[in-house]
Parts: sequence; structure tokens; C-alpha cells
Amino acid sequence: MSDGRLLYLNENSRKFAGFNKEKSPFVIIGIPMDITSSYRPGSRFAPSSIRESAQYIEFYSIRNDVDMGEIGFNDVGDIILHPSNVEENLSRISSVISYFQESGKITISIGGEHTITAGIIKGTKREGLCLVSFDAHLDLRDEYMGYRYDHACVMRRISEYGVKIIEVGTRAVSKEEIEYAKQKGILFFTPQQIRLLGVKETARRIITSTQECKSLYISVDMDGIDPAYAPGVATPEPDGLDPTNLLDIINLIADKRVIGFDIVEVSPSYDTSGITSVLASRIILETAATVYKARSL
Ligand SMILES: [Mn+2]
Repeated sequence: MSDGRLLYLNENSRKFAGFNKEKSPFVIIGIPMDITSSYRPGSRFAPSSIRESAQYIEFYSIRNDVDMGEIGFNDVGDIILHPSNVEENLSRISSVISYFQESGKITISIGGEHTITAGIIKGTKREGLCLVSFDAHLDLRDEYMGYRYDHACVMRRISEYGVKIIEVGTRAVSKEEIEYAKQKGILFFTPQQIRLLGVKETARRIITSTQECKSLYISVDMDGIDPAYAPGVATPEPDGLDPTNLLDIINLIADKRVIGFDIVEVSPSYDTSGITSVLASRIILETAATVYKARSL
């Protein structure tokens, strides 16, 4: 791999469950950026923590009847990031992502804070792109404490790139964000609505609103899940999704148009039992299996 866009890629980091299968359609990229976290920092350690926890899970997806152990992943390592320059990092992320997207790979990015998704989307072909984000927060602020490239503003920036956004698990919001969502027609689902509608109807509504999309991107902020299941996150919010519902929704909405996904905001020092990293590994496995199955049909 000698493309200049890979200058800041460190291929020597620990591999996801030891996987280094070059022929896999799935490329795993660690993006240990943790600069703008406002509450509990440490997500820079999540790529290695999630990779470690992945050693101990089964790789057969019973939901999809797909053996991901056979298909495997191509873990290409971590992006080397600047300790404080967010915009420089977003451009490094965008270079690496564009290289793998253009090579026809499905990119699985392990954060890091949610801000990385802006860099990922910058490096992705955006024509007809829709993004489904699982998150307690809307992340639609125009700026947060004077900064526009911040974890609290990431979906606002992506919406400004012209990407259609749908948010799932919403419960911690500001008035400004609700107004922006209404004004731009950004659909969001609170955990209460999902409980009342059921996962099938929720998924049906998401599918309807993504019908026109040429490609799909999925972003999983682990704080979308209830802290009872995912305690080790940067900004925990009670009253969240349960992991089975989240996986059910992904199972129903992820199809062959998915060009990539990310798992962000795990903060391993607050994950004393390690269950948040294990759950993140499981979400990676099941999402990949769903996409693999959809592409083989
Ligand atoms: Mn969040």
C-alpha cells in the first residue's frame, strides 16, 4: 500500500480478533481521536480495547446465518493523529477513507470520538448518500463552546455536506437542535417512540425515508444504548436503547447499499467490566454479517 493517502496509517497496531484477511470486503480502521470530549475522555484507547475484546467473541452470526470467521476482516491499523489539531485529523481520516472506499471496500471505523464521522463522510462519495446515526444526542449544534468541529456538532456538519440524516435513540437535545432538525426535515426516533412503535415499524419508517438513497452509512455512537448495557462511554445518558433492539433495527435496515459504518465514543477507562467494548465488537460483527448477507443475495 504505497498510495500517498496512506501516509498516516500505522499498520502495526493490534488486529481485530487477529484478523488480517486482505481479501475480505471489510476493512477495519482504528481512529483514536479524542480531543473534544466534554465529559469522560479516553476514547483514543477504544480501538485497541475493542480489538482486544473481539478476541473472545464467537464469529458466527446466528442472526444472519453467516460465518464471519470465514469471511474475516482486513484490519489495516490505526490512523496516526495529531494530539490537538482536529481539522488536520479530519483531513487525514478523509484521505484514508477515500483510498479504501475507492478500492471498493466497506470501511469499518473504530473511534475515537464522534467527530471522526465528519472526516469519514468527507472522504466518502456523497452523491445520494444517507446516514443513519444511533445516538442519545442529535449532534446538530452549529457550534459548541466556540468550536464547529466538535463531537456535539458532527451531524450538523454532515448535514451541511448535503447528506440526508436519520437519527435513532435521541433523548438528550437542545432547543436549537430540535428546531434545526424540524427545519431540515431530519427524522429522529426517541427510545420511547421505538418502544411504542416496535422495531419493525421503526425500521419500516427508516427504510421508507432512505428509499431514494444510493448509498447508506451507519454511525453507532455507543451512548445511544442505555448505560446499563454500555456504561463505558464519554457522555452516558439514561433511558436509552437496548442492544437487542439496536441490532434488530440494523438487521432490518442495513442492505447492500451500505458503504461503511463506525462505532464511536467508547471510553475504556469508564468501562470497568469491559462490557461496552464487548458489545461494540458484537455490533461490528453483526452489522458486517448483515451487510455481507445483503450483498450475497
Ligand atoms: Mn452521543
